[in-house]
Amino acid sequence: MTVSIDDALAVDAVAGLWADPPTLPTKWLYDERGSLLFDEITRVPEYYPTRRETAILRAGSADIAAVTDAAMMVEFGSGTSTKTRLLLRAFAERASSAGRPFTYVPLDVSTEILESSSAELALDYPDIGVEPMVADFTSPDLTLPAAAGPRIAVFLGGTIGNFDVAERAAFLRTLADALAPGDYFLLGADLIKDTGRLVAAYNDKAGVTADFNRNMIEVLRTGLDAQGLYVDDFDHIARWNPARHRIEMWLRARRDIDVYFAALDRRWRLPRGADVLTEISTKFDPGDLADELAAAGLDVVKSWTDDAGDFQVTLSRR
Ligand code: AVJ
Repeated sequence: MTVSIDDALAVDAVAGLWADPPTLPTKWLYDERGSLLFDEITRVPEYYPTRRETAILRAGSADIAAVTDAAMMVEFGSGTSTKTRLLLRAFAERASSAGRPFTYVPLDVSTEILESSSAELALDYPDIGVEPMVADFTSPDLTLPAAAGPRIAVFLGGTIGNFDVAERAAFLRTLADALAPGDYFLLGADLIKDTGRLVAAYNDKAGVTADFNRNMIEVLRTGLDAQGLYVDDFDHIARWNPARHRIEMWLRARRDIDVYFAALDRRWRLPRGADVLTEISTKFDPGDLADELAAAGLDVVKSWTDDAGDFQVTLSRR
């Protein structure tokens, strides 16, 4: 019997689960439950990045607005977060005191998320034009809307850390191509630090990150109609990879796994103790980050860190 595979999860599962090491794209961690769990992660004591980046933007947004004088903010991974709002307020104040309009372009692959977040922001910021855009910002033909002044592309949260070296270079190149000379890029990136603190941030005592990681099994089970696949058969592992300066999240089989995926008409076996890679979270050295930006044609204008030096927000210019 042959099964035609037109489902994105099925395609990724076939490409990843039989690879060495087995892996699945990180995006499958973020179904509805996964997104709620990530929200919860941002509030556990060990997970510092969200709090640090928010503090940086609380202190630095007015400065960012003044340096860039942007007429448009394009945000990758549209959000209604505190961080988005801090920036919007600063840009809107600056633009309106100069008598200029300001436009916010939330960009996301999910139409539903875009619509709800855009409607909410449009209500809260009546003097900002909100123009949501459905797009995949990793696709090479990314085209941004025109603006009456400098545009600023914003990529927060340290999500750039999810890309490996090659994906990062490709993303920065695509982005630089989509920007015009004089446009800006604002990037939030987590910095290399004490290994104990890094690992703890991805292995919190309350077990929220473990639940978040193990939710991938549930996504596979329901999405691919799996028989014999159980969340409790996997342990959450968070490991620091010093050579690639990144945290890696893995799922380790607690027993021999033997699964039948009805949606694939395929069997998947994983021996006890074997690991599946589910997420990388790269941490940066500020100098190396500046070099990577420069290699893509983006020159660092200014950067901000929190008091503890944990996280960095970097403004670069095309
Ligand atoms: C949302 C990708 C920035 O890498 O820190 C948090 C995701 N995974 N804990 C990160 C995550 C486990 C997070 N990003």
